[in-house]
Amino acid sequence: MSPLFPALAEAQADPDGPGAHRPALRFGDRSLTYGELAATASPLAARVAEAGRIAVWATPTLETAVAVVAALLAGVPAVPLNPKSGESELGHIVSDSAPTLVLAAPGTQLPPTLAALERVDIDVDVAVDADINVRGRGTASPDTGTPETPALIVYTSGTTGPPKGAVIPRRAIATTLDALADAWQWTGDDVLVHGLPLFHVHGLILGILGPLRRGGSVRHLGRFETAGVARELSEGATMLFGVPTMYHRIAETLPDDPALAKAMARARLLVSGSAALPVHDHERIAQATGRRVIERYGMTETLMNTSVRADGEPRAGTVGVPLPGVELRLTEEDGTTAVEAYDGETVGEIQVRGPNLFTEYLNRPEATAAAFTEDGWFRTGDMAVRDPDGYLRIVGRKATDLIKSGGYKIGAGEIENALLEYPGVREAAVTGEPDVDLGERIVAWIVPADPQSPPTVEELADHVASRLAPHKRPRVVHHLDALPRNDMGKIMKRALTHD
Ligand code: MCA
Ligand code: AMP
Repeated sequence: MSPLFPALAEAQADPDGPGAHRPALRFGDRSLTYGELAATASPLAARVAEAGRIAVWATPTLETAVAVVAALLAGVPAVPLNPKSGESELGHIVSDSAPTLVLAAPGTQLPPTLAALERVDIDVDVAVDADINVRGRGTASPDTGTPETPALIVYTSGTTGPPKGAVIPRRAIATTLDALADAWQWTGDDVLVHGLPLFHVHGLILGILGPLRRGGSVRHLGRFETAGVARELSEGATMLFGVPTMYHRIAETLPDDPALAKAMARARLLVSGSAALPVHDHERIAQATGRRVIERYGMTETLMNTSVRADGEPRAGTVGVPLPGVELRLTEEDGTTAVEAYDGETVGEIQVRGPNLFTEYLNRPEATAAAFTEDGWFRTGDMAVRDPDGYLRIVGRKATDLIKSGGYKIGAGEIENALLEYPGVREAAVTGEPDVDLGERIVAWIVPADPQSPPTVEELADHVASRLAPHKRPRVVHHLDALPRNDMGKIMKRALTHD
């Protein structure tokens, strides 16, 4: 297969060429040119080439970007781990994906769950310390993967049970990034800014691998802050990626922050994804900056499916048109009859086919089979309508037990199971309710074991954060005498409302 990162391959082949001195990655005050990235990632690739699978302790740092590039060069699948994962979630991911070693920044304290794995430090400072002899260190990288080689295994929540590992091949990464380049006129001259986490598709594949595939650069904020966005966009960054919560916080800040408004107005492209950006936030940003945020729609299993194009009409509330190479249809309730209407009204489930799709859920052949129709369409579970000109509007989700909070997908079942482990909880149900900042917030409905001393929201939040991850913690807790159940004993979540 041709190299995933042509600019990196060029810098390896010609360490003195102009391409080697172009900026590639910047995290705070630490950065790497393409030559330095080659010099850092190539030896690491050689070091891990014999590994079966590697786990990456995916902090929002230069080390994570280098580790993932090294894994891709070596053709070894990488499993990015959320460094805030609690013990139960981490234990599941590690036993399910069975990595042979873990890559982490030097000095990182890893949790006991990873103690059995061989640890390899990601030594970026050889390059950061400057004065580096790129030619000497730049052993030719293998870049050995074939199109179907699993590149990344990204864990994603379902309605019930623990997260599943979506196996993402090199082919999907290359095609999705090239389709986005077409839709967004994304080139090596672009400089991306973002503050997304690096253990999901959005921040890692789009936000780090995207710029590297184009031969451009990315400046990561470490953590999202509007001040960082303003600074980078006023100092040469051309594109911003974020989840709706980030754009909401920008919209809130804009009225009192003229520097942010000015910086946003200079951007070539402002892109939102991972959840729906409310029209109100679209409008507030447009009003304050004169710029329209465009939305793209994707999923861990499919990478990117649709986008508003840079040369198209930016229409708030829509996710645009299918990307080149992506086949997309809406289907009726039966899941196989195609909805033919382009009337902005008829709702159907989005199904997709194309080279952007994952290969399978790791170790879950039944779940993989259930995710596809007999003729190979992937069922997204997202419900949408199509405007007469093909623009898609997402109107909901098939499964009510999937919650999108801050752009993270969270399964109600996972949290219910964690809550039921807590001694003070007899019964538990979890729902999502609208939240202006997070899109949806997690609500726990608890029947306490002892009604006289029910568990507090802090106790339950800490418990869920330490078992699963902090973003999965309930924000609201209601205590009930009993959960509403139907004749079959099934919890009736629709009856869980409060006034
Ligand atoms: C709070 N914290 C706690 C607890 N309470 N930690 C432990 N125990 C507790 N009880 C910590 C949190 O870890 C966090 O730490 C801090 O307090 C604040 O947490 P929170 O308010 O929840 O979050 P936030 O910092 O306000 O984050 C909002 C956010 C975040 C920045 C928008 O939700 C985010 O990064 N979202 C991005 C999600 C994403 O990338 N999704 C892509 C998947 P600290 O301050 O240290 O962090 S979807 C995808 O990939 C598809 C393909 C697609 O289409 O894109
Ligand atoms: P994940 O499984 O975490 O990759 O999240 C994928 C899901 O995020 C999709 O199935 C959609 O429900 C949602 N999503 C992603 N992008 C958008 C968007 N632009 N608008 C609405 N929903 C989105």
